[in-house]
Amino acid sequence: MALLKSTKVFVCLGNITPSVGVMSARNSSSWWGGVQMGPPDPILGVTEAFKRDTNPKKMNLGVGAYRDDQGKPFVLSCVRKAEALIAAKQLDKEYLPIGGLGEFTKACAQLALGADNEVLKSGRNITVQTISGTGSLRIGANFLSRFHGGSRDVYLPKPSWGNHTPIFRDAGMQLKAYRYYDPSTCGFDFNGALEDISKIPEQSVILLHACAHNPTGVDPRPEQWKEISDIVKKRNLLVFFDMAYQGFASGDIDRDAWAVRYFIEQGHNILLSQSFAKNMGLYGERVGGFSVVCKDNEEAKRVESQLKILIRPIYSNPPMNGARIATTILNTPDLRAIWLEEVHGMANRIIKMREQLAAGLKKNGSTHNWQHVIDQIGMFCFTGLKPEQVERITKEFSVYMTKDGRISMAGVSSGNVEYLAEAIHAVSK
Ligand code: CBA
Repeated sequence: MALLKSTKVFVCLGNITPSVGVMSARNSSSWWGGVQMGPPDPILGVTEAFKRDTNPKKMNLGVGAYRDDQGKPFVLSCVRKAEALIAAKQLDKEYLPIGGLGEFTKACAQLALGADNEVLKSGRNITVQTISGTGSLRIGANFLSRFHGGSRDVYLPKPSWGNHTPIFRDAGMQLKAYRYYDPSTCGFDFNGALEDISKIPEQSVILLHACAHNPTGVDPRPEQWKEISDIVKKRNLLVFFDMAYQGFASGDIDRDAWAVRYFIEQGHNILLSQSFAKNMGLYGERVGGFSVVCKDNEEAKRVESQLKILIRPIYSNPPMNGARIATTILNTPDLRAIWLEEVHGMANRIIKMREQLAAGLKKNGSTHNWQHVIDQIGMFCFTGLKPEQVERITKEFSVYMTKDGRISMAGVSSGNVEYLAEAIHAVSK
């Protein structure tokens, strides 16, 4: 018991720095008396609060999950067709290899890099199947923590997806930030970003959102990406691309992968996280990929061996169902064509909702400039609403969003866009 009394317990509080509590008076009737209550997740906690609300007009604009124009979860028809093909094959349910389904990892890397990329031809990448984008980032963070001797510092854009911080922090990395968003223009702070990046110590890791930046919906333009690439190279930084929204920014999967491909072309040996949650609507299937671009094939083989050693004690090997669906879509020309149409359709519906929301705000008499609602891209709109306005809109209108004023445009539909415009106007006038 004396030994137990001095044991420290780490309590992970979402984005908050972990606090350390020392357990007291533990016995078999209460081993966990020292465990503190943690706060709800800043994003997924919004859904929990939404579910408890009984207002029939309630809107969940918290989590980034696509809804159709009737506000219903959307299963892509290419997914349904792929599922039918897979079911007809009566495949077995044996374990996948540690690194996942081979056909999937190949197709996944091709999707990101382009099928005729030199990296793929020379076999200097290693791609493993992961538990969606989050799992990919975490495997990447663990890999960095174990093998990147250069620096423990990871620079995130300010702001970034809320989960980036705990992912890297829990893997033992240190979080730093570079300027990204300019609240005065509701746009990209290009000069601020360049200035900050030019001061990042050599060999640090820099995280870049490949497209459809979350939460701001603001991406660099190609000529800005080029300057970022130059400065990152000058500073000798290790680039980690998070590509959770390929196809969602422009509706075109190749266009959205432009920055990733450009950086590789410029000689950056990047790390890359991919998710199929959004672009294939495979949220709960948890399909993703993690890639490391290496110097050559021999280096890639060594990296692969260590990724397997990292993965094996965490979840042994990844689940197969979603990977089979994604592979079937990517490798069956008819299904791939349907998929590309559907990605385009989802992106377009969101663009239409942006226009209708901005028009609705104007119609309600709002005198603010809402151009950013239209200009921002991807799933999210960073409205500029202040925390107290967010609190009001939730309390008075049952419109749920994250505290930073981010709304998931994917949850807006023809049926509720007017109500949303009214609500935003009411709390912002
Ligand atoms: N990277 C970024 C930039 C993301 O926005 C998300 C998802 C992920 C991981 C990675 P998954 O693990 O599902 O593949 O996604 N972010 C959210 O859409 C949501 O799914 C969001 O609402 O911010 C989340 O988990 O928070």
